Amino acid sequence: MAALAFLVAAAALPAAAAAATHTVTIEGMKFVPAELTVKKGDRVVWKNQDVVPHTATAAGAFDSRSIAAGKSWSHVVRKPGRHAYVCTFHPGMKATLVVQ
Ligand SMILES: [Cu+2]
Repeated sequence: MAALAFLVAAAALPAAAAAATHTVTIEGMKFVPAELTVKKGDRVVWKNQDVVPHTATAAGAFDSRSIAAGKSWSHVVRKPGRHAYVCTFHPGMKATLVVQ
């Protein structure tokens, strides 16, 4: 029993330290969720499920460039702050990534 407890504890340690992965879905000309809060070092994946290309672009923070229909873009966030971002092809598409 003690050995099992040790194994469980040991397995939990790397998981607790590891960065998380979050997904933003792009569909219907929207970023979903419109606001996402993550921790510095986490990975964010934008998945474009529309039939047209989009970008996820935050001036001075990150820029996916064109994400083709059906493709995704993965980015490890390094810069803390509240980053408003848009799709440069469709400036009405707005969202916010909060990096803590
Ligand atoms: Cu777009």
